[in-house]
Amino acid sequence: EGKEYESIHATIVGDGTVGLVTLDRPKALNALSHALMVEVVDALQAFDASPKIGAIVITGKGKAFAAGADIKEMKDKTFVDAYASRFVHHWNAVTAIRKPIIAAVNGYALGGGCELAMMCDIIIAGERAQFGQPELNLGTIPGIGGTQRLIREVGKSRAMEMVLTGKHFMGAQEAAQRGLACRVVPGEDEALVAEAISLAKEISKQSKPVVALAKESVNTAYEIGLTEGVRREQVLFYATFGLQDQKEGMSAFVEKRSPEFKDK
Ligand code: CO8
Repeated sequence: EGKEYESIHATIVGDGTVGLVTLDRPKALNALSHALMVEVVDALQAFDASPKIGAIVITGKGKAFAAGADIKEMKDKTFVDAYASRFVHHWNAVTAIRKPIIAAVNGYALGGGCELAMMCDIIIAGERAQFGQPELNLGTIPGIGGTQRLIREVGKSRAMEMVLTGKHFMGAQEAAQRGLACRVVPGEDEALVAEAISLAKEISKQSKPVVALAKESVNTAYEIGLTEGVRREQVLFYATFGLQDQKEGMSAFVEKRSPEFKDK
């Protein structure tokens, strides 16, 4: 049950069906150091490979989800250091996780923190959530999808306003209204995390291979146009007919009972 890490906690919750990753550098507002992101990716990959786990929740300890990439760590890098080492490239591994990832955004999600949340499949916002892309205040630009994903979530004008000013953060209510978050959970962080775990548990009850195909199909809409996207969706839809779980799901409906998925 869970591996020991320095900057995060990885635990199994939700009756063994949900992986929980808690960013735990509260004194640095969970700034995403290289070491922390290596641990996040390691924990996500371990949960992805674990047969009983159906979905993953990521949250932050303290008043931030994550206040961005670690500024102290990157401030002296040269262009050549950054380019040659591709120092943020490994973050992309988050998007290769097959199981759904829910970001429970408890507080500041700024810069790389906002980008990490947007790499997840579902964002649930706590009432203190604040989304922003403050990179321009530091003389740089978002580097791990902020200029690409934010515009798709909140539209061009609002995304430009956030990116170009580095200010005008977006609160929880607005994030939910615009579809960046699926909902706002009022109250304490515990309530937010409980709600995210409960959603993850609900997803875990579905057939895991079918969930993975559905996630892949929805994410295809980010990458390609409609005609090609629908074509790929249909191939994945046909593929489900090769699963026992499709036979079970449809038989259960006809027999007026609950399905028992075997993840096969
Ligand atoms: N990196 C390193 N340390 C940080 C960061 C950060 N991003 N954010 C906060 N901290 C530290 C502070 O330095 C402070 O440390 P100390 O106590 O040692 O001085 C501690 O956390 C607490 O922070 P504050 O005292 O500033 O807390 P406040 O409540 O007064 O302010 C804010 C909270 C508004 C969130 C403020 O901390 C802030 O503006 N932080 C920086 C936010 C930011 O600019 N983020 C973007 C970073 S750039 C980025 O993410 C680029 C991503 C591109 C991909 C690159 C991947 C490597």
